Amino acid sequence: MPTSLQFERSSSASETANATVGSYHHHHHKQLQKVSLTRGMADVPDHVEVFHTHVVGPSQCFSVVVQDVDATASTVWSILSRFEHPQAYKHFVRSCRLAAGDGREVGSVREVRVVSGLPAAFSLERLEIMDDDRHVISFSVVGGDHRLQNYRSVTTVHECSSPEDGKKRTRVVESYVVDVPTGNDKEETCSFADTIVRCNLQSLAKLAEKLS
Ligand code: A8S
Repeated sequence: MPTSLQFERSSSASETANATVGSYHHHHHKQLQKVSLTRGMADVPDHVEVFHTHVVGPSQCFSVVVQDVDATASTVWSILSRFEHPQAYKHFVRSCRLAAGDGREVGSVREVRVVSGLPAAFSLERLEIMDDDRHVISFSVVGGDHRLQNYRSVTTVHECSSPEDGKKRTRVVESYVVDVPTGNDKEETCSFADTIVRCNLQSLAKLAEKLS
């Protein structure tokens, strides 16, 4: 069992999410907070803001990564929406197979094997949202031998126009919530996960731009 949330070779600094934290009232979990991870960002459509609003517990951390892509939203979505084939753009994924469902229906589960050099070998991930019309996908981690327990992410794709030239761009927003593992703090945990998410979205952008 891995004990440290670090890459063997390198890790990079994390950015702090520009989040608005509000209190969240629940009968038994008074410490739960409702956090909007896109609050304060310019030109975020309402549905995007709603999808990036998460309920966060006291021993969890959260963050958001934004990536602009010079390709159409549908090109980006065609790569992102293949739940059963994350290795198309996630370079830390060695292989993936479906363990339940068809990869389109909510409740489908994929078993992801990751490359060596990470404090993990595999992860079981459940499809939570697959919204073809609004370009939203979400999964949660439901098992595996890694340290990112209860990881849940939401990824949205929307078109926006640049304030400078008015040119249309595609913006990918990915937010997540995860348990902070014993022996690590929130900053270490988010720094680790941010690095992975940032790499994934940069590689998604490259691939989509190449396909265009
Ligand atoms: C994603 C995001 C993340 C994946 C993490 C953060 C992971 O697949 C890797 C290393 C780990 O230690 C945890 O969208 C886990 O895939 C690359 C196996 C879950």
